[in-house]
Amino acid sequence: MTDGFDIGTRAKARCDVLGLPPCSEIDGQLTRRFLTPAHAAALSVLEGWMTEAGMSVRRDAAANLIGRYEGEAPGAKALIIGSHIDSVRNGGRYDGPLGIMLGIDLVEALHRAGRRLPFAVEVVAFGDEEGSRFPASMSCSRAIAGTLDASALEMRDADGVSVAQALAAFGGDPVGIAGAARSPKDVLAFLEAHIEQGPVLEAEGLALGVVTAIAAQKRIMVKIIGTAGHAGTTPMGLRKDPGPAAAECVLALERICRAGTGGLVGTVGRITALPGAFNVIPGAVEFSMDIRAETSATRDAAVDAICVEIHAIAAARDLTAEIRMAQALAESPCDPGLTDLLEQALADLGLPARRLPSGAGHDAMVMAALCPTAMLFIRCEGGISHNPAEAVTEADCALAARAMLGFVEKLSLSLSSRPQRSEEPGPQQSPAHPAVPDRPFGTSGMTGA
Ligand code: HGY
Ligand code: MN
Ligand code: MN
Repeated sequence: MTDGFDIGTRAKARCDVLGLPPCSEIDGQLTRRFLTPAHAAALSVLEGWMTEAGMSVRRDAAANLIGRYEGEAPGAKALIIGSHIDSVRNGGRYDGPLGIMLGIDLVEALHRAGRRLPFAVEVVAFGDEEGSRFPASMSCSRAIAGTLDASALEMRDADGVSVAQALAAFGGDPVGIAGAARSPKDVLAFLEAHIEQGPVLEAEGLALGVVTAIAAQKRIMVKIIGTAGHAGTTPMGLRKDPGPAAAECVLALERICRAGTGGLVGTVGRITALPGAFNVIPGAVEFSMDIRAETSATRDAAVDAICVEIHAIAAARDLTAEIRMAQALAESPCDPGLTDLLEQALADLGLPARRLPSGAGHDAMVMAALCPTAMLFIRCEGGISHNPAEAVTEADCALAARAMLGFVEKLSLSLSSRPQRSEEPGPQQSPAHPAVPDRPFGTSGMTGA
């Protein structure tokens, strides 16, 4: 430890700083949505911390903030460490930002020690992982992974503002957003440290865990359409009220998911009756569905069963149902070789390496289309997340930072001493799908080393 710098110990406090205005849209809670003034304020603070840590800092066309710490040779391939800076509404302070702060601390430790690695290290603050402003999510990591569909720029928020409009106003470049895509030749791997957002580590008395895979998920919007009417004069038997129908649909989703296996879960997080007045029978009711499972097959079987029931419920009430897919993310296995290195780094700290899947989505599942990925989980109090009660300890954050540093050292050793030049072909990624390279990291078969 030198002049108070003790890797990882300040990460929690830094997340707390970003939990307050102007880095939150609302005083008294943390809400920081993509491309809002609170997002801009948080990036300004992060930019200062990244610079202090010895990084050069830039913003890409998608409003990602990217700090870079060069390797032994300028222009070397990069290990990207990062997570998201946006939050859900009234969320917790550590879901996302903690992974960024730990990356900054890791680079500062290297910088203070005058260390250069055979590869560069980049720390990225992705702006839109939660999808708390626009219907779909992960647009920033998709931009970097080169998998962002142009139609995503036309998505509109509740005020009718499109992603493209908001991005341009923010200083991004919607027209040139394809330029944010990174080449597999320039990127070695992606490491994301994130709170577990679940109860397992705490229940087993463990500070850290190693993620095996991230669950598949689908986001679907449903609209049940009836006939608006007067709440006082319309007899119950003459109504075409989508409200009770929506309630039946929510119960059907719960029943199907409760009966499911393979990590199947389903959530209706938003229900809106339109026009939304005390004395008006709604003309329509819209609700969101978030359905996840360990595999896309399990996820899709549940989605199909639920959609069949939704149409049947609507038909039985002489209503219509419109079902729109907002987002589909396939399950994303972490790279076996990188995961082994992470597990070894925990073992070096005397920590058991608990491997566990992630039910929560992460930018890592998108980055897997670009490069091999690894995730480190950090215990959070009560497993609570997406809730202002979300909490971590400084001690666990410090352990996580040391585990990440150990991982980086092992990655350096596994690549031997040859500096990573970006002109060499990187591990062959399957372009279309989250990749698990055919030759796991940390083995002699690693290409591009
Ligand atoms: O929804 C999720 O799983 C993540 O927190 N965005
Ligand atoms: Mn989240
Ligand atoms: Mn998150």
